[in-house]
Amino acid sequence: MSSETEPVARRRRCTCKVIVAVIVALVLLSILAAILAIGLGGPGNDLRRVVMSRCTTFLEREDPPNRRKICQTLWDAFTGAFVGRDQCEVPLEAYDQLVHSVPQKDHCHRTLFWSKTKHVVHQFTQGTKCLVTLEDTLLGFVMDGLTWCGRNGSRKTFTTGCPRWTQCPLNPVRSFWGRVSAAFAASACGNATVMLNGSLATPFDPNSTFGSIEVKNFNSSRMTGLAVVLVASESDSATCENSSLQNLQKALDPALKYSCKVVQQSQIQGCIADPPLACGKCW
Ligand code: N1C
Repeated sequence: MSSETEPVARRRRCTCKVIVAVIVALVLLSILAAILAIGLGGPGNDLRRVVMSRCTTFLEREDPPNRRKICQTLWDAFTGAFVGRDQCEVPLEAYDQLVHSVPQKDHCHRTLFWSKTKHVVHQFTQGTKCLVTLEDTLLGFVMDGLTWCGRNGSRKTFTTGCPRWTQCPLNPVRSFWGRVSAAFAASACGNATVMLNGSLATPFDPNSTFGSIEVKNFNSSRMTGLAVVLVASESDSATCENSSLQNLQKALDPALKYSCKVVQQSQIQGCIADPPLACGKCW
């Protein structure tokens, strides 16, 4: 009896080992598949999901009946700019169709540009709703903080392994901000504002997007002036006489009225905490 049960037990142990091995192999295979999905197709789907959901969220506030259609058009024009292209060969013009495909609004006297002050600027615009930055418009809102690129010969979108901002000038993210910043500046009307960083030696940097693209796209037949708000902290000696600000003044069309004011960051924080009754009364 025992001579028969021994092989049966051994066979059972073998079957168990095979089952365990198959389960382990299946688990390993699914982990591998997940890694491959993230590396190949996953990010594209994630990017699409983020873009579509931000786009519909933005348009929900404005409530146009055809927001799904607008967002699909936006996605198609957006991906059309860089999919299948070398990551360092996406010219600014690649985004022309995208810029023309979305509805644009006029924000006369309310346009706010910025350079090296992104955090306080967005705290201010979100807290007070007085001024409008590029990130408060559809394209800026949807793409803010995202990274994307394509690959030569591939129909996919990627969010990893993309060039950094300074790696090559014609990378998809940098060209996007260049193109939409140019359109945003060209559409400014009335008196516009720019918040610059008074803690820096050169608050106006001619190589920044603001200095190299936006200032050059101001349209003096639409705009009347530019008000510089030099955001200062208690410890620094920020002054409107800073030579970089004189360069900014020189770079502007003389038809534009230039003004400059040093405003303490604490004063701006105060307005964010307790928004002034009238917009424009913070400084
Ligand atoms: O190079 P900058 O600032 O002068 O660009 C800021 C300027 C603003 O007035 C915006 O209208 O250009 C526009 N802009 C954006 O709106 C924007 N959102 C996010 C330019 N760049 C933008 N980013 C990212 O910030 C972008 O990916 C790049 O890395 C920074 C540039 O910020 P900066 O040097 O402080």
